[in-house]
Amino acid sequence: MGKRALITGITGQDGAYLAKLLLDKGYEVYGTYRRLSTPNFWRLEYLNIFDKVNLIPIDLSDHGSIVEALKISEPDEVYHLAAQSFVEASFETPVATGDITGLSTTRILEAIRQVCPEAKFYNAATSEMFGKTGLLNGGKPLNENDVFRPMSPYAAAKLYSYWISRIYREGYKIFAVNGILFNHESPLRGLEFVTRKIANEVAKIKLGLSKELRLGNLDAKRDWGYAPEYVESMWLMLQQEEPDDYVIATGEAHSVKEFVEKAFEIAGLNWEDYLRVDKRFMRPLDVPCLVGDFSKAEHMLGWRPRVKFDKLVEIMVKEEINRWSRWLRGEKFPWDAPNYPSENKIFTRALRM
Ligand code: NAP
Ligand code: F7E
Repeated sequence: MGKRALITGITGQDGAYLAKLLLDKGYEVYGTYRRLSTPNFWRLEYLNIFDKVNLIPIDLSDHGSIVEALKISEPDEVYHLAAQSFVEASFETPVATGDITGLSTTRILEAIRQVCPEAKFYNAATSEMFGKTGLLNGGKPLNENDVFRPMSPYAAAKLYSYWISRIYREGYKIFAVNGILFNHESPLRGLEFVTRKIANEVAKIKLGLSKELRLGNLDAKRDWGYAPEYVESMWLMLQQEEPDDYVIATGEAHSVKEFVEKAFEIAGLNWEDYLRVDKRFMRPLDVPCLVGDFSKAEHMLGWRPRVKFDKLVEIMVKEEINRWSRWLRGEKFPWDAPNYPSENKIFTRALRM
């Protein structure tokens, strides 16, 4: 029989790609989602897996709902991806971010300890935990032994989730790993993150649907990789004999400005005609530079990035131009007509009564 996996946050970018990867590997996939006033399954529809995954409603602030999700899914592997993941928003809602992005990891680990202690656990840690170290070490690629100096409520919450995962690993012998993933992007990225925001606006400008692109800090440098490749590393981490923590990155840093220039170049436009700096998108603190050293992952997992910066920008801009062109021709998209999954794909606690 195939393995069973539970993915928290299956409606997000990584959750959707990971679900597809695991289905392709023969897993029975369960995913958690939260009830919203408008259903949010467009990424699963986009990847044609909407009716192939089993869905369980939970909220990360509700411990009981997490326990039920584990009892329903009986997982061999748990991938904990759900979080308030937007750094900018964490400055607006620091307490909620601490609860959802930080404390919820303890809720999940505690539920695993009680319900299925043999399950393997992946925690979505982040390069943001390094924060100022990325600057203080002069831009040298960061590895698993570098010091964490978080610069946002989001990063502080993730650092808590990183440590609580290690504590459950060492204290309760739970197979818990931390994937310290650097930024990874795709056409399924949330619209507010800088890469998709740029790609989307550039495409709209190209097609006469928008006139300008408004951004904040153009000097920040990030190590941007391709999300479908990064979810492979999550799976690889849970296939090892021993649990450990791994940096996943491309080893290259590029500035937001470079991303803008490349995106406009791909669209055949001059960026200086359209770019405006807007204070609204500046953060109280912003990590100046992050670049990662993936050599441990390469050595231990056999993982290395294939899509690098130029190709990534091209994939994203071309896909947005394609989407908006089709929209102009009157085509409908999953996000135009929000859908509910077929009833036999939703699992609630009532089914266990
Ligand atoms: P994402 O697209 O923002 O997805 C986040 C997921 O969490 C969504 O499914 C969201 O549900 C769910 N969620 C948020 N609040 C919730 C709550 N209160 N209860 C239940 N579910 C909730 O993020 P992503 O880019 O896929 O990233 C996946 C994980 O990796 C996150 O933990 C993120 O912090 C971390 N990470 C991401 C990156 C990156 O570059 N992408 C890098 C390092 C680490 P809705 O769809 O309903 O909003
Ligand atoms: O910002 C700058 C912004 O929001 C990147 C999350 O997945 O990766 C992500 O966090 C940079 C920052 O990603 C705008 O100030 C300029 O310096 O795309 P972002 P992030 O903050 O790096 C890490 C690894 C995660 O773990 C997170 O979950 O771009 N920037 N102008 C802007 N950023 C946004 N969003 N919007 C702008 O207008």
